[in-house]
Amino acid sequence: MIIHSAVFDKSATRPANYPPAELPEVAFAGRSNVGKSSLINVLVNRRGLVRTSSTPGRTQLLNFFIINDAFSLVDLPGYGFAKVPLAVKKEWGPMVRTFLESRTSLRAVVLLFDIRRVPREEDLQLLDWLEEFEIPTIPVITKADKIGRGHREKQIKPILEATGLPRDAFTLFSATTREGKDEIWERIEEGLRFGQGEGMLE
Ligand SMILES: Nc1nc2c(ncn2[C@@H]2O[C@H](COP(=O)(O)OP(=O)(O)O)[C@@H](O)[C@H]2O)c(=O)[nH]1
Ligand SMILES: [Mg+2]
Repeated sequence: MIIHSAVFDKSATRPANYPPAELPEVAFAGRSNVGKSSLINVLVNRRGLVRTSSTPGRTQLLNFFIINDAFSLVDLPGYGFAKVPLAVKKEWGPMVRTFLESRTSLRAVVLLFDIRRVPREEDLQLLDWLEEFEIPTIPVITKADKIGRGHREKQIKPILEATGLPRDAFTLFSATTREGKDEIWERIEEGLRFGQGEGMLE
């Protein structure tokens, strides 16, 4: 994918404020700090397009970006950051579910898992929604650089067990080494070409 332009469009919390559903769209979901923003920045070769964070979880917004005037990428709010007030935590589920359920231009969701962490309830909840709404899903394991190659397969076993997905459903990625970038682009491009509702996990 050659990136000619990557621009921030807008932030929103509810459908009335989403940008018009005119361009095919791919969204990025996962817990706070999993590397959603870093992945988007690597994909579009823009170091600071999406703000990355060492104090994750503050933003409970959907952030829309327009790429090459041709499609859009959405950074979904994360979950699981301890210091977020309970009221804000409670908004996460409805906010993300409503987006997945109603966004007619959504073609696929990249679902991120941290290689060092066992998936938690919200990760599995996301997978359930993606299945329920028949949204093609691109599972990615992030921060691969944190684990030596010889230890990776053992390390990701709990992720396979918790999600029930096969090993080859996952692309390993590192924002540091850019490993996995091309493969994720291929899968995103495939998602953008597909109509909504054609499962990519089958
Ligand atoms: N070593 C390493 N650090 C990463 C990687 N991806 C993200 N990070 C770091 O993890 C933290 C959270 O990343 P961010 O993209 O903001 O996560 P988000 O909350 O999911 O958007 C930041 O300090 C990043 O620099 C990666 O692939 N490898
Ligand atoms: Mg982020």
